[in-house]
Amino acid sequence: IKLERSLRKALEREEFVLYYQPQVSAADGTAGGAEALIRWVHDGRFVSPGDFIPVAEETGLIVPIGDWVMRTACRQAKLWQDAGMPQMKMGINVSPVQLQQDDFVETVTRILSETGFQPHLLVLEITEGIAIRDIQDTVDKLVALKAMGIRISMDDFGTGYSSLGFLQTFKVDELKIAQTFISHIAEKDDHAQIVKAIVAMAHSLELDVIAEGVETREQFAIMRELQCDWIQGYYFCKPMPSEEFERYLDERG
Ligand code: G
Ligand code: G
Ligand code: MN
Ligand code: NA
Repeated sequence: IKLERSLRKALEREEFVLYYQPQVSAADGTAGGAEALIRWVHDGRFVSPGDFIPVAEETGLIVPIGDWVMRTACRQAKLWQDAGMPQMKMGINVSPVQLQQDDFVETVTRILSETGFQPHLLVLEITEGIAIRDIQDTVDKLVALKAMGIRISMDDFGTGYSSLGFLQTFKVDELKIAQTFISHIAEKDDHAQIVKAIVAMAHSLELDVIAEGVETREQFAIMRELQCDWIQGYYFCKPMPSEEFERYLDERG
């Protein structure tokens, strides 16, 4: 309850910040995109999104918070473009609660027009949680967003019951292999076999594949060998504030 009360005030008190983590091409190491990840600085401490996102979802606060995330990330990405930085996609985590809003498509449209960010560079990361409500309604919204050029990404693929049927129903453009597969890929051959199968299937459906949570050179080498397209993880760098992200891009391109 105390957390809820603080969370209600967090937006007006400007306590949220976005961190950005690059998504690096497995082939040549250049950054082709970034994922925006929210951070809450409350009473001088970082509160983990794992702790407050569920509360935000239960209370509906995720709707204004999610709008803020999308607007801030699109605005930042547009600033980077205008400053002459290499063109990059921007990935945003979208809660099932946001997608359930009747005006979700209008909200995205409005934010794109306010910020001037191009739809084909915006990636909406969704999770299997979107399947719990009205599936047809969700599919209709995703179709409308895709018609605008926006990309849809299946986050945490391979966990829970997210699966092949999901990819087909929601017509995603890319999938992100859950960290749990990557973290054991060097020790457990069955994990490597599963990842190999996921990549092959994704490519036959013409989806891009991102490996999440790559932490070591060995994991990177394996994912590269398995033809994964993009790598995200501490091996390259942790999520960082915008100024640090700019420096990273300056140095590595
Ligand atoms: O960055 P970190 O590992 O702390 O994120 C923890 C979890 O919080 C992840 O599952 C991530 O998807 C989620 N998360 C981070 N930022 C956002 C956000 O802006 N919106 C939503 N809905 N979830 C987020
Ligand atoms: O659930 P989602 O994929 O949106 O969130 C990704 C989460 O993974 C973020 O909280 C991010 O901080 C975290 N993350 C990113 N790279 C790594 C990594 O290499 N190792 C670990 N342990 N976490 C990572
Ligand atoms: Mn994500
Ligand atoms: Na994930």
